[in-house]
Amino acid sequence: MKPITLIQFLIEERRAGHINAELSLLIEVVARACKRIGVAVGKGALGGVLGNAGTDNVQGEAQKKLDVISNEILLEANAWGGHLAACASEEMEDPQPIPDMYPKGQHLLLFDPLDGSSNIDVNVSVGTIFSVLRCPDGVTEPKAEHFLQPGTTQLAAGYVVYGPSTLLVLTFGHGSHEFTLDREVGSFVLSRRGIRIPETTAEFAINMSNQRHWQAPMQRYVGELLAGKDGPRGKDFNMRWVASMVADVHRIMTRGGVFYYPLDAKITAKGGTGKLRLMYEANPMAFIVEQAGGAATTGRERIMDLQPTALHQRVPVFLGSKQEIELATHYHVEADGAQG
Ligand code: AFP
Repeated sequence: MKPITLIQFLIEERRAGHINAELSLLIEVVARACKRIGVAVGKGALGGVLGNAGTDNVQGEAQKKLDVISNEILLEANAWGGHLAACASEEMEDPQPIPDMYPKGQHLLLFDPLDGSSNIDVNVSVGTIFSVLRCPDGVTEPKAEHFLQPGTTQLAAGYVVYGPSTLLVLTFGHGSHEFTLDREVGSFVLSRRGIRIPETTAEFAINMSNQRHWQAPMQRYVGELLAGKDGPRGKDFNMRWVASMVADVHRIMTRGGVFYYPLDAKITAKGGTGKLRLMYEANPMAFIVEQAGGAATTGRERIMDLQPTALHQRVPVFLGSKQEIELATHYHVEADGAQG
């Protein structure tokens, strides 16, 4: 069969009435920017791009040089096309307006320019995550409040993994689809249409070093997984943890599995509400995973139903194979019910 490029796919999606011309252009621009980020990531030590930038981001985390470079590539690429009303980035405190000299569009773009950036220096896969919302009608100068829309309103979401190959996974709410970058030709080519995550799994991803800080229902749930064949689950489970959400989620999108970043006492002791960011990580990944037949919750409620209260809000994240996520969520809801 003839390969289908991302551009052809976008034209088909327009013809099917799933997207308009402006959203199609937006995805083209983001994909092109991600190719540039992939080139920068791929240069590694030879490009002088490894190591810290010497600055902190809005979250108080040390920025890597590639965090800053990737953020700039996405901002610059999206400034002039006329498809955006504004951008928001995990790396910047406030939304970035479109410069006055350029036309403005109807869309809001949110991104984590380089997810898993602590893995860059050890040559492990990293990625970009993005989410697209509609700018509320009548708003010409979008502020943070205009981005605070539940995940269910996302028009598109995607992630790019910079790994052994560069991959884009994309959804417009009509299934999740994977494109692989043909490095010789420079085009993303459709490699999997309508990805399905198996409902059951025997593989989980979690940072086990936090175990002693977890809440009781998480201790119970993971304890049962670890007990394997001899425990109540009656089967052995395998564990993986890349510590780049994009890579862990992509494994789940490929062979099933579950990913957990639960709330723990270490986080709550500092007044935190989770580790991962709702707008830049949890919502887009939840949209992609649900579109592939998986589930995504905070352990208590569906992620995409949350009404965001802040641009940089953090939430617990449970996502992946449906039956497993439902069980882990049930343990939390049941424990809350018993307490209350
Ligand atoms: P960095 O971008 O700072 O490396 O954080 C990555 C991340 O947000 C997500 O991609 C990982 O799943 C998670 O943090 C890893 O967290 P731990 O460092 O606690 O394993």
